[in-house]
Amino acid sequence: MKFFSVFFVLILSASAELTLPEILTFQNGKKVSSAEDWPARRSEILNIFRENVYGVNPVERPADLTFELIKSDAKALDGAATLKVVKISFSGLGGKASFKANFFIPNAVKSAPVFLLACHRTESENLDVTRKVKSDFWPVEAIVKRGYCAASFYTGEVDPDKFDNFQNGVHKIFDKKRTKNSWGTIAAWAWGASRVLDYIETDLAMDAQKVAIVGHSRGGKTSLWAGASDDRFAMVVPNNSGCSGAAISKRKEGETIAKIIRFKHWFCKNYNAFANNEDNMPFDQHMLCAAVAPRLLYISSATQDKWADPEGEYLSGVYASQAYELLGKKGLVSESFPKPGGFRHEGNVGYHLRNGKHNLTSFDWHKFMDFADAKMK
Ligand code: GTR
Repeated sequence: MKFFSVFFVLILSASAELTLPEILTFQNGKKVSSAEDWPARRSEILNIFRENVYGVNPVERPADLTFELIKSDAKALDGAATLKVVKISFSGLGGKASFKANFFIPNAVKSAPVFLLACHRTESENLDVTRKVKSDFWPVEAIVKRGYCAASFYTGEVDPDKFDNFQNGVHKIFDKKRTKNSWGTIAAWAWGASRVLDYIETDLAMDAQKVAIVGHSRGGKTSLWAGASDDRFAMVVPNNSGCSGAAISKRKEGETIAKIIRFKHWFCKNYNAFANNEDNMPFDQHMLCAAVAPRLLYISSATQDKWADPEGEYLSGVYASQAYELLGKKGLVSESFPKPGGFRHEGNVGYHLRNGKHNLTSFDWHKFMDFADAKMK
């Protein structure tokens, strides 16, 4: 079976000479030969990404984390859902802070599975809890109709999406002295997703064992890092996540590391060493996808989103499958890159290639839910 996936990779890879760091080999060269070896290899992989890409969090769950229900409506969406807006508060050396999380919980479902969106797009246009303004980016009505809780938080409230020398958001609250491996903004947003999950664990109306973390683009990089590093997420959905998300950096297709580090606040400083130096990277994003195994991973691309390298996103799922197979699961079951509109839903790694541009649309959401219906519900 292992031989099988390597074989596919060789056939599928656009450049046959693309050699990637091995998922199933420890840094000291020892082979990862059994499922028992995997937790140690997974934590090694996560540390590589902490140290070199997203940075090290100064804190996980703060000791004084609190949740306050600041808005609720048991008859939201014409009675189909209960709306809860929860304020998540905490403090650190830099003072106190909070952000909100929104939940539309279907009234017809006991202990509902959840789709949690890490939303980086304008709150008023995409996360309107009054539902006067509707957007395909967070299609609450459709999600609830299919029996899932539609949850979201606005990433900008956790940490602003701009380079401000880390003087605002959670960096202001938790950073001591900043070093080359200090967390960037993507790690801060992922940290926020985990704090929302901390709340979900306290609310019996939702099933904390069945939470999918979703994000698009920079939010997709966030959902992948959140879901890879926090194994309480049952399903991980990086949509059009591209460079530093699911796409393989060594392909150098579309956005490269040299290009993406113009967003100086997204990553830790150590990442800069890999700009125009991908060939020497001792890791690549397929390893991060593997860190989700054996949980559900759903990678989604769009045909016109060349900047995000759709085939590179797909190949990460193909390569990551080795870890799934080691753990006795099927990964991405696929013999070829799908045709536009095509999807692969058989194994624990799902994939689709939507027709169209860089975006998160109804088509994407329904495919995530089709996969979750079969695998997570
Ligand atoms: C682009 C960036 C991408 C992607 C995108 C987005 O400018 O180059 O990596 O994150 O923004 O978040 O929409």
